[in-house]
Amino acid sequence: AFNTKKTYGERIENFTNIAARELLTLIERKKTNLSLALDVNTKREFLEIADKVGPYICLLKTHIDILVDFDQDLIEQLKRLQKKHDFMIFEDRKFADIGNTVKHQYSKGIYRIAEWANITNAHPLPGDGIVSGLKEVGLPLDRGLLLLAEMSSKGSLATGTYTEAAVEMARRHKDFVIGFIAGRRLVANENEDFIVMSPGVGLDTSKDGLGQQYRTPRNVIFESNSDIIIVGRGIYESGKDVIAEALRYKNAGWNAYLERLMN
Ligand code: 5FU
Repeated sequence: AFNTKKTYGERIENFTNIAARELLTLIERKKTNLSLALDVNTKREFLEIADKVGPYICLLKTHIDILVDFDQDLIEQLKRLQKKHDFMIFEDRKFADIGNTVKHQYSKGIYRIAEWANITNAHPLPGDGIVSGLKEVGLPLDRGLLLLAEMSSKGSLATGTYTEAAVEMARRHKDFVIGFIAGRRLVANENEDFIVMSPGVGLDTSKDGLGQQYRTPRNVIFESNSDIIIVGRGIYESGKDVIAEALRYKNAGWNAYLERLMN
């Protein structure tokens, strides 16, 4: 079974991938398993919130293509904040095409994701070629990939044998695939390890009206043995004190982890 007593730090040696090792090291050092999903539409809001929440997160999750005023300066500012606050960057691009196409999408275009995102993700839907294509670009840059094995949204088709096939695909590419987007630990085998990140986390609401479904940090980390909580609107929804909410989620996520270690 998955060893629930192992700390993030003790799991570093389970990975050869540099991004995975860096992330576990960072989580241990900063004592946070919180990832902020920063889904805002302007540079100003993006940089303001990233600067406020930066001290409390291990990973900043972006959807870079929703910014209306994206420019190269945003990337420079993002890198500056990354250094200032010590977090890693995960572009939630959800690649879903053939290997040759995703290679271009990952490295070229306006965004050049591979140049600044430590971690990105892909749907296993197209088959192994998607991982091979992304790996050609990402591995030489010490990047890591997550496969979308499950989704948090209502009616998701990523279940059952699809989820199992995602795990099999990850096993065939352990040098580059560092883990999964999923709601729970999928691999309960002592001698293999993957980092599980769970979106759809909220303390105050259970859904959003567009299919999103929320569970608590405790559900996700303690009960389902996931590793990282991904929180968006729960932290920066209008009217909220962004720093207070970030701290609240950071504490909830870390306490759930400590509870797991002790039980
Ligand atoms: F893969 C997934 C998923 O299954 N559910 C998600 O919600 C990704 N997400 C992302 O997490 C989604 O694109 C948002 O960026 C974020 C959740 O944001 P929220 O504001 O906490 O609902």
